[in-house]
Amino acid sequence: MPRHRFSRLLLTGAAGGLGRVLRPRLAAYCDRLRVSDHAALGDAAAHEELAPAALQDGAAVLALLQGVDAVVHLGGVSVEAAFERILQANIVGVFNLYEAARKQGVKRIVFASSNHVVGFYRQNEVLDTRVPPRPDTLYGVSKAFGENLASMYHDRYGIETVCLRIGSATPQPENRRMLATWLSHDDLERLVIAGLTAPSAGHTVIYGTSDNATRWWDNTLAGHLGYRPRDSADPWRDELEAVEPLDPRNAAQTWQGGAFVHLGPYD
Ligand code: 15L
Repeated sequence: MPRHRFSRLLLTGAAGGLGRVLRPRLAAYCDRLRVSDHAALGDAAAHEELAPAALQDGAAVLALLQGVDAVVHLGGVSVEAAFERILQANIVGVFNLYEAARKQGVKRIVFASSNHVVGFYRQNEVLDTRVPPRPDTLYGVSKAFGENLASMYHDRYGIETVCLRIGSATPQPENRRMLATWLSHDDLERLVIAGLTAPSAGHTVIYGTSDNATRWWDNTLAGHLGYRPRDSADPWRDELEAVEPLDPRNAAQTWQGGAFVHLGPYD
């Protein structure tokens, strides 16, 4: 049985890739799960409330947070895109979310940030969570904005946020880079639940990976969250190294953000 049960959780981005993974899993941790997205949400399960909303609509987001204990914020654009799209979903949208949390008295947010906040560090560096951002995309810049906004709302208003710099949350690792960045779906659930239930979170940044032998990221400063990954990309190592030989000219093997360093610009 889960050790903590919420009355009502809000999941934004519920129709997106990771939203669809977490939606059924969060049911075990709350009486009511409010699921939101601007895209179609399908039918509501017995414990669910469907709440379609666009993040750039401040009034809609204010209503979205009414009566919720905590938020898992996956909403927004999750890859590189034209600046106007990023601006509306990830800058205006995350501002609307924090303003709504302030006005509705919501005190805990788990924010899906991204490894692309630090994508322009090299793969031979090990980063803790205090290194200066080196975003690889406008998307990465927008996630750095979200992390900083969360910090301000913690210092000014006491809203606690756990910022998850998610690596690559796919069913299984797909390439050499994912030997470091892979986060299994079960570990994603563990990470989100650690962020939601840690007795004290303050403003914490944590890298989201499984227990992979190849490590670029050091979560020592987030130890108080108690996140313990149980999966690993290592069983796929031989197979992935065989199909993708070492190539020093390959951006995907050079930069922590991989191929994102070459994406865009999009008009
Ligand atoms: C991300 O932030 C993206 O949302 C996801 O699509 C992957 O590209 C992931 O990073 C990654 O770096 O593998």
